[in-house]
Formats: sequence, C-alpha cells, structure tokens
Amino acid sequence: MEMIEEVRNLKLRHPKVEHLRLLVVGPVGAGKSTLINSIGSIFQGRLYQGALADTACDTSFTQKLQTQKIRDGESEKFLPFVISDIMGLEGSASAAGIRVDDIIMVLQGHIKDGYRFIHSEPIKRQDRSYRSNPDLHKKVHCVVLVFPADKTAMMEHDEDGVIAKMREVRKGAAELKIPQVVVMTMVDKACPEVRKDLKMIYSSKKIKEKMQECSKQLGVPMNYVYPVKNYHEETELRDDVDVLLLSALKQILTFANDHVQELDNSPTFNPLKRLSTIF
Ligand SMILES: Nc1nc2c(ncn2[C@@H]2O[C@H](COP(=O)(O)OP(=O)(O)OP(=O)(O)O)[C@@H](O)[C@H]2O)c(=O)[nH]1
Ligand SMILES: [Mg+2]
Repeated sequence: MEMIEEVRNLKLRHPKVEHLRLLVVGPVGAGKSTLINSIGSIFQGRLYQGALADTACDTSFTQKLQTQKIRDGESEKFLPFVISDIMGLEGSASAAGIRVDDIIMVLQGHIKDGYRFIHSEPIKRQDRSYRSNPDLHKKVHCVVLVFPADKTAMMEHDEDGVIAKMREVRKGAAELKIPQVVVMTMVDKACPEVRKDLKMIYSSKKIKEKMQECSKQLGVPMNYVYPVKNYHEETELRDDVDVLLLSALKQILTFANDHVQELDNSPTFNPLKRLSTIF
C-alpha cells in the first residue's frame, strides 16, 4: 500500500525534532488505546497491543501517560512519530477522569511518561514527573480528539459536560497553535450497513451526519474529521480497516509536520527579524 510507505518515509520538517508527537484525547472508553494499538498493528504487520485497552469501561482503564514508539515490522526501525495515550475524560459530576489542566500540561510537554493522573489535583511543579523545560519533541504536535460514532446523539445536550471539556482542550491547543483533528471511532456500531461492509462508509448518510455532528460540537472543520474502525475483535489485518486508519494517520502527520515547520520558521528563530527589532 502506497500510504504505508509515505508514512514510513516521512521527512520531519524541523531539524531538532526527533519524532512527531500525537496525543489522543477523549471520553472514557472512546477507543483511544485501541486506536493506538490498531495503528501499531498496521506497521507491525500483525495484531499488536502496545497500549492496553479494556473491554468493560466505566472509569478510565488507562491511568498513566504512556507514549508508544512504534517499530516498523519491515525495517525494524522506529517510525517517525510517537503517540501518547492518557486517561479518559469523564463528566463534570464524576470524581474520576483526567483534568483538562493536566491535558494542557501534556500538550506543553511538562508531564513525563509514567505519570499517574489524579482527578482531584493537577500535577505540581515539584512532582518528579514534572518537566520544567521540555524539548520540542516532548511537546504535542497534533491533538487527536477521539469520539465514538455511536455516542454522537448525546453531544448536543452534553448533560455530563464531557463535550465542554473536549472543547476546552481544543481551545487550549489552539492557543498553543497546535493543530487539532477528530478521529471518529466505532463506525461499525453506529451503522449496521457499515458493520456488514466497511466500504459502505463512503456512502453512508448516517456516518456523514455523525461526522457533521462531531465537527459542529467539537468545533473542528469537516475535512479534519476522520471516521475509522479500530481492530477490536479481528484476528487478522484487513485492507479495508487499514485504509481508513492510514488515511487519517497520513493527514494527522501532515498537520503535525506543518506545525513543527512553523515553529522552525517562527520569528524567535529568525535572526534577521530579531535584528530588525533591535535597530
Ligand atoms: N465495535 C468497536 N469497538 C471498539 C472500537 N474501538 C475500540 N473498541 C472497543 O471499545 C472498548 C474501549 O476501548 P479502549 O481503547 O480501551 O478505550 P479508551 O478510550 O482507551 O478508554 P480509557 O482508557 O478507559 O479512557 C474496548 O472494548 C475496545 O475493544 C471500534 O472501532 N469498534
Ligand atoms: Mg485507554
């Protein structure tokens, strides 16, 4: 597949960035960890479980910040990107789930891998998992908002407040100029025809409506909303599953790469610009 080669051979557009860093953000049980495993599986050429996922999920199964480096099964080298996994978001009445202010800290690269999130308090500067001066590749270069297609009906009224939290994260990312996209998981659960044949996704009205709902409620343009089905029950890789995941990933990496390039060209890095402010 051509897309897989493009991702393998991606050239990073900033001299000091070791790899692009993506972060998945979304409600508990949205399929964040499974998404990371699914992407890992494609490159490993077999089903892979780097980021463990859960089957019965009322509270977040993922508790710690966990970054997956993915090794390419063919070259045995690490791919030019990593994906960070975090605890899921819960409604405002819940006494569990990740805090929005902690997510913003992750975006800025202030939290080290392995940190266990605490709902009742944000990370402290004195914490040994707090990183004061993060390098560029410790910062997040694209935020992937993960939302399940079968739950879009609850977005509009947002009774528990999860959508409001996702919007806050998006706003925080926008202030940091970090690009944001939506990956809409569980398309198989949202439409029976798609469940039978994943290719129906391209013509399914139902899926399109759900993508529009995600776009509207999360404030991300339609062309930044990608529907996928994760590997959750399969025993083998499938081209139709891979294509959706890879086309989303390819776009996401392009945005992340654009972002690091902009950082390289930003005025503080430009000596001529600095001179012109001095004289
Ligand atoms: N049908 C279907 N099930 C999925 C899909 N993606 C994930 N799942 C299932 O959904 C459940 C939750 O997935 P996780 O990946 O653990 O969700 P998470 O967002 O990491 O959840 P927390 O870590 O608890 O915040 C698991 O049982 C997965 O197998 C999908 O695309 N389709
Ligand atoms: Mg998880």
